[in-house]
Amino acid sequence: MALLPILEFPDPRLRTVAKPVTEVDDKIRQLINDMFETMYDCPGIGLAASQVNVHKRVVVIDVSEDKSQPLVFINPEIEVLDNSVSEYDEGCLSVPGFYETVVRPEHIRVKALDRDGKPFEIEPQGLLAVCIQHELDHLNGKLFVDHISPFKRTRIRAKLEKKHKAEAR
Ligand code: QAP
Ligand code: CO
Repeated sequence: MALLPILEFPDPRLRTVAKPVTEVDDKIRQLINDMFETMYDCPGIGLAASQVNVHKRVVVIDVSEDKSQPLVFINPEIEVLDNSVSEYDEGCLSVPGFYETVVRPEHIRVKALDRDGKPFEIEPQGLLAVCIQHELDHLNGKLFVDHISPFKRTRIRAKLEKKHKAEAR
């Protein structure tokens, strides 16, 4: 197991579109284990491989209170089931310290492969539905700040660039 460094906005590598996983092998399972360790260490509730600079379509999520419900999504696909939307104050391990309200479809169906490469399908509710959409955005090079006003996004970028410069000194 290993803790993986997390890319932070506005790192251009976060804009990479991740490639589908062609074979769920031990190397992918090792990546998944390292991603869970990294996410639980932060702590966070969701992490996409893109955030640790691995551009493969792999997501790990655990929205439980006690780290008891680890979920793996390989090559996830989302279908929007109706026109209802929900609002949530989202954060991101790649945008540390910032939270903004994002509007997303409320009712979705998700198809993906599990850590054994077996296909499964769920209709997530509430926070899990929000989190899966947030993580799938990462695999497509998108961040939650792309869903907020350009003014807020620019302000967050400036503050994080300032922090990164201070850390590099
Ligand atoms: C994505 O985000 C998410 O700013 C997962 O200083 C978040 O785990 C989906 C975190 C909310 C839906 C709703 C953020 C940790 C963790 C921070 C995370 C921070 C430390 C974020
Ligand atoms: Co994120």
